[in-house]
Amino acid sequence: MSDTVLDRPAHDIVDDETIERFRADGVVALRNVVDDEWVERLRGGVADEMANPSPTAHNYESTGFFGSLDLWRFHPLFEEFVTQSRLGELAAAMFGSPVVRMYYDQLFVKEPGSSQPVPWHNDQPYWPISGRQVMSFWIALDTVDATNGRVEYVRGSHAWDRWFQPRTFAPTNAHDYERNPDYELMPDIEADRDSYDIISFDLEPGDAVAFWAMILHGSQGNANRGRARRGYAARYIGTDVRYDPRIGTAQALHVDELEAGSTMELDRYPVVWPRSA
Ligand SMILES: O=C(O)CCC(=O)C(=O)O
Repeated sequence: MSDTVLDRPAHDIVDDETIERFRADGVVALRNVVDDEWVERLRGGVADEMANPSPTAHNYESTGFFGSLDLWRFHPLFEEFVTQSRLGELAAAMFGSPVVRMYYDQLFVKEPGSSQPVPWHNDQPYWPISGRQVMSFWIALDTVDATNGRVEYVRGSHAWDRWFQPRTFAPTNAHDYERNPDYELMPDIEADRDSYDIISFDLEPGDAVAFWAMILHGSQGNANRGRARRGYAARYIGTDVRYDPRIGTAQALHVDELEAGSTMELDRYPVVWPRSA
């Protein structure tokens, strides 16, 4: 890959203060992470995915909310982006791991006027992995603000070590997750917003939000009838992560090749940092 992606030095994007804030708050906005050329290429990839959805796509029951996961395994463009860009290097600096692997990627498109929220959740209870070095970069492919469903976060909740029962993002609970008795039920955060330290970020295309997999987050629908909200999330893992196919985790992320407790050494999770020659 030419250095058109993330051609700024990594320490320009994540200096020590950014890393400190990321570790304390659980979330931080990173500006101009992806250049215009790559924003256009990713938008093209999103259009292709929506026209020809991969097997892991959901249109969430025609609510104007389109999602897909593991796109990089179906589209060379996304594969180039998640494996060759500097996101792996940024993840290494942010969660402090000498080696970083790609975990998976996920697309969240809210069409103009889509009323479909994403319920409050933390990610790791959905994912069949344990360990602390797990994070996402949510990359804005549109201007994102309060009108079109920007993602909100409960500051500091990544450190609570509270595992909340996953729920489907679909409007009915027909596809819900198996109940894990070790997980807590999610409190009604919407009904009690003032009790939580909720933060969010206005973003321009090419900005990203970096967040730990244990932070609580969710989003409202897209009330803006003139602007879509395309978000593309790339998820990365460090060396402390182990395969952990607990009850209640997403079946789409289970693999036959690993046993519970094993490290994540599998081609499906390529090493992205250090970069190979
Ligand atoms: O894009 C959204 O509204 C939700 C994103 C999300 O839940 C995630 O990236 O884990």
